[in-house]
Order: sequence, then structure tokens, then C-alpha cells
Amino acid sequence: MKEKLEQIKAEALSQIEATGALEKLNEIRVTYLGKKGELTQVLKSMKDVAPEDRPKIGQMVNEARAAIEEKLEETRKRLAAKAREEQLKNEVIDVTLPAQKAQVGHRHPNTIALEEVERIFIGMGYEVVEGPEVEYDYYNFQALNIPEGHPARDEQDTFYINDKIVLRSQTSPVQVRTMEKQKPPIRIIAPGRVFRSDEVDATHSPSFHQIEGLVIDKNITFSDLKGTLDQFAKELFGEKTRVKFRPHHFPFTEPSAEVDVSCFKCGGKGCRFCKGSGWIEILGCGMVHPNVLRMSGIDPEEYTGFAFGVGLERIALLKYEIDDMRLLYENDERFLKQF
Ligand code: 2NL
Repeated sequence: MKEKLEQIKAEALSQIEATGALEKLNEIRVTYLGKKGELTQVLKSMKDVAPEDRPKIGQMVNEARAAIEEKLEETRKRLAAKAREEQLKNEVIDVTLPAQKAQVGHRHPNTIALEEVERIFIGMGYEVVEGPEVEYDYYNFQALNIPEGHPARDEQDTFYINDKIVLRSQTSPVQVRTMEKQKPPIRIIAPGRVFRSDEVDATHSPSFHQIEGLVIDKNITFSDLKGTLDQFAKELFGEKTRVKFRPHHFPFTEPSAEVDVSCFKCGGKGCRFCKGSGWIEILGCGMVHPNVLRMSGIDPEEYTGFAFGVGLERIALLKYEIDDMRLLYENDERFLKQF
């Protein structure tokens, strides 16, 4: 029995000594000290020991257990310290390294174009105003001289929320709200998202952006409109740019016109960019219809005004020579970074 105990103890100690792994220590503990461990087996076989020898053997078992436990604890500390040291060595942080650059993305071509347009009109004394994207039918249509049943309502496939509420199909409602609130002189541009139930293709999207402008004061004439848009075109597309006004019809302006700019690629001679014509259509405009002024509480006998509307995407596509509108909505950074 005594030899057996000595042997167990020696074997346990040498196994502990030999192991290099922390997790192995617990296995060894179970093997020798556990419920079914070797030392426990010895205790269980005490009944075979002569009664007078039992205290002596019991004491030896306790000593062996204490020795093994001590060795286990000592080894655990040693291995843990070693592991910690390894870890510290492997996780050295060089605090002098430059920080990783934050990804900041890139301004969208729409945003760049919008800020350019805003800069030009702010320079001419305009204010930038915004308004709701979900609008009353009244502000989107009726107040703009488009009563129920007017054919212009069919031309624009509008998203209806219910009988009285639509997703605005233009930003004119913002201007109507301004006319209701503010006495002339009014000089504003209203940029924002608008909605039309169009199929997606290279030049159409059900959600796009418009910038409308409105000027109302005493003695505002069509000459003021021409001068303003001529200046705008020159600042946006270059000093040599000329503008051409073609008669058109909008329900909210009278007279109305569509405006072309001379092609900024060929100077008007005709090229692939302008499809040979030398001109590029950029916006619609006109003198605010007396009915529109009257409905918003402005006396058309006292005041006149002009208005215009331009597609932001159209400007961005032209200015940055992008040939498919869908690229503007993918937000692929490789695309955005080019502008
Ligand atoms: C276009 C060009 C246009 C207006 C928008 C407007 C706004 C008020 C009164 C009168 Cl409050 N007019 N906006 C005027 C002319 C053209 O947009 O191509 N629209 C379909």
C-alpha cells in the first residue's frame, strides 16, 4: 500500500511537471484526485488494511494529496504567467503608428450640381426654401391653375395617397405656400425631391429632384426672366453660353417658354453631345399666371412675376457627362468619386 501511494504521488508530480498546457492540469487533477481518481481508490481499499495501520496510511494519502495539489497550483501559476507574457508580446500596440483614415465617402453629383445652382441664385439675392414631399392636391394642382379634370393631371402620372393628398410632382407647392405667407417682393428657389409614376430608364425615375424659382414684385417683366436665365446659364455652363426661348404652354404661366442653351461642347456648331442641333434643352419657365397669383392672395393688377423649373438630375447628367440616370441612384462610391 505504501509503495503504491509513493508510486501514485511520483507519477502525478512528474506528469504535472511535464505538462506545458494549462488545460491539461485539470485532467491530471481528475485522474488523481477526482471522485474516481487513483488516490480515492486507495482510500476505498482501506478495508483491506490492518486497523492499526489505517491512521498511518490515511495520513500518507493526505500528504500525497496535499503535495499533488500544491504542485498543481504552483504549475498553474507558472503556466498562466507564461501565457500572459506570450500574449503581451504578441499584442504589442505601436501607439506611434498613424491612425487609420476614416471613410468619408463623396458628395453626390446631384448635391454638387444643387450647391452650384444655389450659389448662383443666392448671388442674385434669392432665398432657398423647402417644403413637404407629401402634399395636398390643392397645392400641387389646384393652386397652380390645374383644376380637377384638367388634362395636365394625366400628363404627370401622380402618386395619390388619397383623394386629397399626393406625393408632390413638382416643387411649385413650396412656392405657393410662400406666396400665401409672404408679401412681395418674393425671390426664392425651391429645390427638392419630386415624384412621378414613371418607368425607370436612362432618363426617367419615379423619384427625382427639381429646382423651381419664383420672383414676384412690382413691374417684373419677361425681360427680367430672360436676363436672369441668361446669367444663370452663363454661370452654370460657361460665359460663352447663349440661351434660346421657345414658346411653350404650362397651365401655371402665361406666356410660357422652354429654354435651350447653346451646346457647351461644340459652342453651337452641332456635335454628338447635342445631337447635331447645337442646342440643349434645360428648363421650362414663364410669367406667373394671374389666376395663380390671385389664388394665393396676390393682386395681379399690382404685382407680376416669373417662375421656372429645372430638373436637377438633368443638370447633373449634362454637366458631368453622365449618360444614364440610373447611375445616380446606385451610390457606388467608384462612380461618385469621379466628380
Ligand atoms: C417644367 C418647368 C416650370 C414653373 C415650373 C411655377 C410655380 C409657380 C407659379 C408658376 Cl408657384 N410657375 N413653376 C413655371 C414654369 C415651368 O417647370 O418643365 N415643368 C413641368
